[in-house]
Amino acid sequence: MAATVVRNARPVSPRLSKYCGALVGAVVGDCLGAYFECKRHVKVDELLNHFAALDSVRKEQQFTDDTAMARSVARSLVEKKGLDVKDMASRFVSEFYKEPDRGYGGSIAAVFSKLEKSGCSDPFLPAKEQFDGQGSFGNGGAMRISPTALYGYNLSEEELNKVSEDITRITHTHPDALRGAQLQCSAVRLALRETDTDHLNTNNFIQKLRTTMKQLENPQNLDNHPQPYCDKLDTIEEFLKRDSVDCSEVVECLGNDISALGSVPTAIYCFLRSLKPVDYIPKENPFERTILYAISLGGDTDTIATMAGAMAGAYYELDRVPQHWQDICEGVPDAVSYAKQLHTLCSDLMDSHK
Ligand code: AR6
Ligand code: MG
Repeated sequence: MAATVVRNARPVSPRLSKYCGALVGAVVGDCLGAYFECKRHVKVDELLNHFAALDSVRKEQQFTDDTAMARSVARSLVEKKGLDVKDMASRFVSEFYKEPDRGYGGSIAAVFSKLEKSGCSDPFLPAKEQFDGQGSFGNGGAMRISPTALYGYNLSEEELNKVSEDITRITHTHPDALRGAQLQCSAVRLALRETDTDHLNTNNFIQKLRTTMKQLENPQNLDNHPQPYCDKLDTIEEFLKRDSVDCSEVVECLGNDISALGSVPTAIYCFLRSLKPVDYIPKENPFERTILYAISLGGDTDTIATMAGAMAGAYYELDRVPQHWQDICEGVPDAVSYAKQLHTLCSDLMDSHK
C-alpha cells in the first residue's frame, strides 16, 4: 500500500520531541520492565532498591521482543513510506531468526516458521491458523504498534484503525488482539496530540478512546453486545475518581497478563494514574512514576511498561525521560532516529496533500 491519504481537514504539525518521547519511552519501558517480567507480585522495596541501584549501573539493559518488533514496524513504515504488509512480515521473520531469544510469546514461532517457508506469500494466513483458527489474543500486536501512531498522526481515525489492524493481523487475528492494538495506537496518538504537558483532562482522554472503541466493538449500538474494551475504559474512569485503588484491585479488574485485553487497558490506567503522585513511589518526574507504577503491578511488566511508556513519553516529551535511562537502555539512539524519520515522513505526507 502506498502512503495513505491525509484526510484531516487541517493537518497539524506534530512536535519532534513528542515523537522521540514516544519511541524512547517505549524502549526504556521494555528494557527496564524486563527485569521483573513474570513476577506475579513485585515488592515495593525490591522495586525501589532496584531502581536506586540502576543509577550507578553502566551495563546495557537489553530490549525484548516488544522493541525488536516495534523497530521492524518503524523501519518498514519509513522505508516503504507507508504500510507494505509483506515487507513488514518479512522484517518480523528475519529479526526473529536473527535473535530468537528476545523473549517472544510462546506460540508465535509457528507463525514465523510458516511465513518463512511460504516467503510471506500470504502474510495474513499463518496467523489465522493459530489456536485452531481462533487466532492469538496475546498483546504482541499492541506491544509493537506505537510507531504507527507517529506515522498516522494526521490520518483519519478510520485509516489509523485499518493500518493498526493490518499490522497486527500479520501475527494476531483474535478480535481482542486487534482491538487492543487499535486502542494502544489511538492512546499514543492522543498523547502525541496533547500540547499542554502539565494538564491532561483525563475524562476527555477516556471519552475519546471510548468513542473509538465503541465504533470498533459495537458500531450498530446494539443492546447487550459485548464491548470488553469499553467496559474496561469505564473501570479506568471509575478508578481515577477514587483517592486510591489497591494494586491487587487494579490487577484483578484490569489484568497484568500477556493477553491484550488483560494489559492494554492496564497500561492506559498506569499512564493516567501516574499523572498524580503515587504514595509508594517517591518520584517527582511523572514519566519515571509511570514506568515504576506499571512495573509495580507485576505480571507482563516489560510489555505493560513499554505501552505505558509510549503514552507517557509521547505526552511528556523526550526531556522527561531520565538521561541515565536513555544511556543504559539498548536501542535508544535507534528509537530517536526512527522518530525523526517518521516525523519527516509525516511532514512530507502533509506537504504532498496541501
Ligand atoms: N487460546 C489460548 N491461548 C492463547 C490464545 C488463544 N486463542 N492466544 C494466545 N494464547 P503469542 P504474543 C496464549 O504466542 O502475543 C511475550 O512476553 C498462549 O499461551 O501469540 O506475541 C511478549 O513480550 C500463547 O503462547 O505471543 C508479550 O508480552 C500466549 O498466549 C507476550 O509474550 C502468547 O501469545 C505475548 O506475546
Ligand atoms: Mg517482551
